[in-house]
Amino acid sequence: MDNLYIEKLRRQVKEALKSDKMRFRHTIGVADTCACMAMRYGVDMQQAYIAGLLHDCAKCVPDEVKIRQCRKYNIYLTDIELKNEYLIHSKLGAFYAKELYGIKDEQICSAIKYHTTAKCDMSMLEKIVFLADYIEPYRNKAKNLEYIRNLAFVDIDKAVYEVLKDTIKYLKQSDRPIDTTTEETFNFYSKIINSTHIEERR
Ligand code: DGI
Ligand code: FE
Ligand code: FE
Repeated sequence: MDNLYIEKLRRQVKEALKSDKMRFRHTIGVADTCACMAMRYGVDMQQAYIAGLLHDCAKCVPDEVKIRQCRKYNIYLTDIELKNEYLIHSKLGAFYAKELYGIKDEQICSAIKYHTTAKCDMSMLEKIVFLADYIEPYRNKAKNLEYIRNLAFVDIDKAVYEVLKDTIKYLKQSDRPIDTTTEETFNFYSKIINSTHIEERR
């Protein structure tokens, strides 16, 4: 890795997240987990580490500023995002990665953009960031974490499916709206793992 460059990004992110100490700790947990998963799945480790480092870079921006900036920079927001402002940090984070942190790698920006809702047919890097966000060592609230942590290194599509299943269940239980992307992605990965199982049985 280009340690000097990474260290510069790390300092910038630490500053951007200084209003929430736990957030930086989580960020480092995600970056480290991304690096491990990149080793496992043959993805460029530095690329994965940077995506992890920047995935929540817009998280500590006040909600009204998030909305204002999206308007200013023509970032389209869905009704669900407007009603659940915490969802906006992914899209805005992808924009910041490019414009504030100088990331030219579109794959990194895309992994940041979809890290909350996920999306159909994700690249390996997108799946890694989505999962690392859920399984990094400091996360401790979700159920089945031990199982999903192991699965992430054994069957990545099944791990994505399990995370989406638990997230949708959790959102339904807490009466929160589910983004259409989250729902579509769940159906997509549910088909993928079922067709794999049928092939395995043949
Ligand atoms: O930013 P983090 O807290 O590290 O994690 P995140 O970006 O994955 O955000 C997690 C939250 O997003 C979690 O409370 C579940 C929620 N979420 C994921 N998909 C949806 C969703 N919330 C709503 N309302 N709708 C979704 O489709
Ligand atoms: Fe996030
Ligand atoms: Fe996160």
